[in-house]
Amino acid sequence: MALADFLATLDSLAQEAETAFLAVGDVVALENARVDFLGAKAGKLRQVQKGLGSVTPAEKPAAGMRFNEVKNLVESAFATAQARLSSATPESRESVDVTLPGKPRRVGHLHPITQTIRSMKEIMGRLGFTAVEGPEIEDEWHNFEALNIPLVHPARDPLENFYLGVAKDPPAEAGSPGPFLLRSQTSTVQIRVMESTLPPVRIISLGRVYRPDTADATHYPMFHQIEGLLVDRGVTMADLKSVLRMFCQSYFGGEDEVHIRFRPSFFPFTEPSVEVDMNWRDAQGNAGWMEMGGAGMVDPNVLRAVGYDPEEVTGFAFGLGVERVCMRQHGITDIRALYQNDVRFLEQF
Ligand code: FA5
Repeated sequence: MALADFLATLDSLAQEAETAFLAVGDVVALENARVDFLGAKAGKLRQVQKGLGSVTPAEKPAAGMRFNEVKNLVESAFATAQARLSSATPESRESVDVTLPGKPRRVGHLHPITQTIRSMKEIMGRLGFTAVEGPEIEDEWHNFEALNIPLVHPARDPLENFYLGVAKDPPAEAGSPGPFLLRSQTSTVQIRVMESTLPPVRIISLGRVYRPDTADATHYPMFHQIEGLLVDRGVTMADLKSVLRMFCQSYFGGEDEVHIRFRPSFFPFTEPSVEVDMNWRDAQGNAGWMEMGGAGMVDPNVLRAVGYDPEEVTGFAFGLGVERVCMRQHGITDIRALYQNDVRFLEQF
């Protein structure tokens, strides 16, 4: 084929394609036109390309160049038609109605026990008590020995504690290594603080404690306690009662006057020791007493164990169950519900 003929064929193909793509009115016609002109096997461009083989070698560069120009032209006519059709059919475009309300995101909130702990810290902070932390893995010195709980005491029984090693004989001494156990009470923090601080001391400590108790409506093998300790000159049981009353009044009181009742009890690390009850009105309005935990005046033996002089200073300590307080506040009747992670339950608080 002569070069002139080849170029003329290309020109008329370009013309034809441009007209055809301009004329398509829907996507089906567009696709038909695409196959007609740009189809890989039998498209018109492909047919014309075959003519390239019959021009003379000297004419080939000019023929090839024009072929590529026409090919680009046909392809851009196709792209233009495609863009025209997609912008003309609104249903094919993604539409965003910015006036529609957004999808609400599910936001979590604090666990009821965390809420209780935070408000306890806040109330006790206002009464001048600083919150301190202690380790959950303890040695026997801090969990028992320094708290005046001797080796023969039933509270040290391996069946009553989560030991992490074999119990040791003779008894542990200050700073001696293991055997370790998961602390069974936050009273351990009293010792840690007094060992490292000179009186006066005014602290609270809140955290997890562990006991191999069978889980039931009011017991769980892991629970939380709030420990309070005040050591200074001339501290008395009256101070203990005032602080606990103010704490309970702030936490539960609202409009009501809160009363605190002490019942005689025994703890190795306090003398005298008491169980603390608070007056309480249940959901039906019936008045009663609710047990908060244990308390007492720090035993002189404990003061001596940490290097304090019991002739110089006295102190009170208390330990309350955080779960019990939280349950009373919200009317929760089974402690296990707090730890089943059922969002339908937890989201109520
Ligand atoms: C003590 O643990 C003492 N350390 C409290 C104390 C501190 C006395 C300072 C004197 C001075 P007790 O074993 O009674 O005491 O526990 C205190 C509170 O923890 C109980 O009143 C109860 O509210 C809570 N408690 C005890 N065992 C469990 C359990 N298994 N599950 C949930 N709460 C519990």
